[in-house]
Amino acid sequence: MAVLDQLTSQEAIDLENKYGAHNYHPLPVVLSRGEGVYVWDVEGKKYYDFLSAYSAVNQGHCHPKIVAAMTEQAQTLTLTSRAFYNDMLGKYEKYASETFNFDKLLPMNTGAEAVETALKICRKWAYEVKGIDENEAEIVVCENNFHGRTTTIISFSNDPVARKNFGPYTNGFIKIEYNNLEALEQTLKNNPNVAGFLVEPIQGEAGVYVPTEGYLSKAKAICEAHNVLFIADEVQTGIARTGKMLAVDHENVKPDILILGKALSGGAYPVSAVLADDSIMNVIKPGNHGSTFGGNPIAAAVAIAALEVVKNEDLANNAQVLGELFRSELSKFIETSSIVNSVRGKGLLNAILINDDEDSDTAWNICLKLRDNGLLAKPTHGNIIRFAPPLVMTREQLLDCVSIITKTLKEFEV
Ligand code: IF1
Repeated sequence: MAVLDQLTSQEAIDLENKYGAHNYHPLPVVLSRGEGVYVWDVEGKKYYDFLSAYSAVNQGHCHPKIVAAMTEQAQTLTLTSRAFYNDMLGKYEKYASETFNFDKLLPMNTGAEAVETALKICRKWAYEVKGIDENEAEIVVCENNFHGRTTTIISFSNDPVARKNFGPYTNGFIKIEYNNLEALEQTLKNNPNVAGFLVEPIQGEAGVYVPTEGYLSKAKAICEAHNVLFIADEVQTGIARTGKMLAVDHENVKPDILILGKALSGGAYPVSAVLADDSIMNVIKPGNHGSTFGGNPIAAAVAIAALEVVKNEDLANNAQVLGELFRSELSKFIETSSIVNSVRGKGLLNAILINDDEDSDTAWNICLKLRDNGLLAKPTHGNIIRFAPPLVMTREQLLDCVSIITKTLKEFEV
């Protein structure tokens, strides 16, 4: 079988099974093309994408403006490293800094790298600005967090699957309950060495867990009172996903450090970033941090285009409106349903809770049936199904999806 021959789905799955590490358990569907809200499998069957590559493809698959920016830049200059300047990075840094209202941006590639970068900046700030004794800085994180896969990040995860047998772990993190302001206040009061509070505005992996309204703004105020940096991981919630450009915008919070990834490139290319004002970002000096690919000209061109698409197409507003429609339609269905307990989320980051045990395979089987019915979604934590379509969806398409979802769920009513 030549590499360029068109594979069947089964052949593609067999190849990954034999030659790829088994670090994932994908839904059995093999995709070969995407456009807007749709993807196609190798046999030509069309699906609504209700995962959007974990919210990376907010602008829709293969958005023509993003693809054009990428291919044009790819034919001009791809990579210089940061040993030299390139003529795209500064333009991108200015555009993104102004878009998100920060003085400066530090470019990286993946979400986990950007989280690592934020942690390093926070620690250095703690020693050089706040005046914490060397190696004593602590960073407060939340239970059930998901911030990526590096050894430091999994050190403060409490998911045994993500962390067991990857020790020894990195010190310097204090875990508190999410959505608990009292715990944050007490922890900051009792620990003068706390430098930062790292938080997801909505916990994605935990099952699209939306905190109580006011949690983020009050947490920010508590951090301010204790001279602790509020670090928002908006890798998943950012770039219009929740109905605002950033999820913290719902509460008018400006983080001290903002972490972006995923949809910063519209899913076309790995692009992540950390943003902060000068008083914080200026602790980083030449040689302190870097990346061969971070800030490369393709990434810069792609990210500018991806952000322009979000603004020009008013995707935040579309996510807001369609999100409300989605949850209200699903809520109507739930009133008559025994298979779904609840729907929750913000904008187009939503989840339904299936009425079965966490270790049951009902949610998985529902996702297989959704696939058969032309819609792709993935369970998280056994009995939760995440619904996060591209934000370029129309109202008609969304209602079509609601009918696929409710029709499928009805097949599972007991
Ligand atoms: C996987 C979940 C989503 C993230 C936040 C940083 C990162 C992520 C808030 C790291 C990444 C991903 C990675 C993906 C599964 C996924 C995920 F299910 F785990 F929760 F999106 F919903 N901060 N999230 O959500 O970014 O290094 O991956 O670019 O397969 O691990 P990355």
